[in-house]
Amino acid sequence: MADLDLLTSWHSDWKELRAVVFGLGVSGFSAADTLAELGAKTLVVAEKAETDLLDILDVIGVPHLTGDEATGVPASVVEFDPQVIIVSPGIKPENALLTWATERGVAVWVDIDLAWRLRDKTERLAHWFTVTGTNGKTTTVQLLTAMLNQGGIKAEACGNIGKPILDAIRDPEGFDALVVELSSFQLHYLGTIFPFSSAVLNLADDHLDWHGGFEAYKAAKGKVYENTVAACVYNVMDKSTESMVEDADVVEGARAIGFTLGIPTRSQVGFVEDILCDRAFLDDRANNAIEIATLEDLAEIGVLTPHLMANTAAAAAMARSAGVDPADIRAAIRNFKLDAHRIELVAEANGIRWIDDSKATNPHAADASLASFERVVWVVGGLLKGVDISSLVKKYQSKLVAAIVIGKERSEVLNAFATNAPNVPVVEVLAESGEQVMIEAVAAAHGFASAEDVILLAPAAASMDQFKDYADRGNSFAHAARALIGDSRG
Ligand code: UMA
Repeated sequence: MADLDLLTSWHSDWKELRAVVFGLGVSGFSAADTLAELGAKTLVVAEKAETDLLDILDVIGVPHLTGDEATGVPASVVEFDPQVIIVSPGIKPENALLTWATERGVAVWVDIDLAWRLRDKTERLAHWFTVTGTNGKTTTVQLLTAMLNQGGIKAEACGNIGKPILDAIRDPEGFDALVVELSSFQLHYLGTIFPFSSAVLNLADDHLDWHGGFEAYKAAKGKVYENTVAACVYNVMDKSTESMVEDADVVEGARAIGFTLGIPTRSQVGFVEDILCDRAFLDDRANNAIEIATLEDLAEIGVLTPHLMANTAAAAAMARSAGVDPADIRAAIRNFKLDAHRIELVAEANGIRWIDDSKATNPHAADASLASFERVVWVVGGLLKGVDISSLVKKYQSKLVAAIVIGKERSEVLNAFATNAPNVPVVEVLAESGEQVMIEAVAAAHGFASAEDVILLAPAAASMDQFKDYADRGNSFAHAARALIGDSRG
C-alpha cells in the first residue's frame, strides 16, 4: 500500500498505489493513461465507454469493468481494495460506489487533484490560474491564455474547457502557466490546491439538480478561492462572488481584486467611459489608473455585449496579477476571436439577423443574450436541469415578438409563458430530435420576424434531449436558417 501523503510529485513512487478510475470519458481516460504511465495499479470502472478507449486500455494493460459489471459496488472493486477513487466530474455524489468509498475511508479525488500532485513533471513549474462561474468561463479562460502568451508567459488552457488537465501536465515541454476552467462538479470533488490567481465570474442558478440546491452549488464554486497565492478576482456587480472571497482561506499576501463594468475604485479593474483601466496593479492606485484597452479594441473580438466586457475585464485583472504588460493585453484582445455558438451571427436577410447563442445552456446566459437585442423572436427550451425560467420570460416579455419552444419536455416552458407573458405568441415545435427540430423552429420563427428583428437561438437549457450537444444544436439552427433564406452555405 502506498502512503497517499507521500505521493506529491511526478517523481514519487506511485507503483504501490491502488487506484480506481471511475468513468471513462475524456477526464477518466487521461487519468487511467497517466496512472498507467506512473506504474500504479489501476482499475477502470465505467458504466458506458467507447470501445476504442477500451481497446487502448487493453494495449496499455489497464483492466476495466463496464456495463452491468460496473454498476453499484462491483465485487471486483471490493476485492481490488482501492486506496483512492479518481472520479469523473459528471458522476453524481450520491453514487453508490462513492458512498461506499466514503464509508470505507477510501480517498475520492478528481483529475484536478491528481494533476496538482503531478505538476512538477518538467522543470517548468506552472502557476495555475483557476476560473469558474456560471457563464463566461470558456471565453475568459481563452482570453487570459492569449494575454499570458502575448506577454511571454507560455500558457495553456485546460480543464472543463475540454482539454483534460492531465494532458497539459504531461506535455513534454511544460508550461509557465495553466489556465484551468473549473466546473462546479470538479470543484465539488476538489481537495487542496494552491492557485496563483483565481476567479468566480458570476453566480446564478445552474446544475441545481446535480448539487441538490443553490447553497451547495454556491459552496462548490466558492472553493475556487481557497489557498490563492496572488489575486482572488471577483465580480463587483455580483456581491455573492465578493462574499466568497471574504469567506475563503487564502495565502498571506493574496489580494482581493474586483472587476466591474463601472468606474473602478482602488484594487479594481473596470471601465472609465470607453477605456478599460487597471486601478489595482500600480503603486499609485489611490490616485491613478493605467489604460489597458478601449471599447474599439474589444469590438474587434465580436458583438460587443456587457458580458464580453466583463469577461475581458476579469481576464485582464488576472493577467495583470501575473505582471503582463498592458500593451500585450491590448494586443491579445485585438487578435482574439470568439468561439462559434456564442452570440454568433450565422445568417442575415431582409434586415433580419439570425443569431446562434446555443452556448446559452442556462437562464443566466440567455439573459445576457436577450439583453443585447431590441426585438427578438426567441427559440427557447430543452433540458432545464431543475432551473425555473419564469423570471426570464417576465423580464423580457416586452421585447419578445414571439417564442418558439423546442425540447422534448416543453410543458414547463409553455407554462412559464402562459403565466408570465400571455400576450407573446408561442409556437410549440413537435419534431422529436435533430435537424427536423430546427427546420420547424426556423420556419415558425421566420413567420413572425420583420426587418430589424433578431431571431435568437438562446435556449436557456441544455441540448442533450434532442441534439448531440450545444454545437450540434447551433449548427442545425444555422443550416436550417441558411436553407430557408437561400444562403448557399446551407
Ligand atoms: N459515468 C458513469 N456513471 C455515471 C455518469 C458517468 O459511469 O453516473 C461514466 C460514463 O460512462 C463515461 C464517463 O463517466 O464513461 C463520462 O464522464 P463525465 O461525464 O465526467 O465526462 P468527461 O468526458 O470526463 O468530461 C469531463 C467534463 N464533463 C462533465 O463534467 C459532465 C467536461 O466538461 C470536461 O471538458 C472534461 O471532463 C475535461 O476536464 C463538459 C461539460 O459539459 C464540457 N461540463 C459541464 C458544463 O460546462 O456545464 C459541467
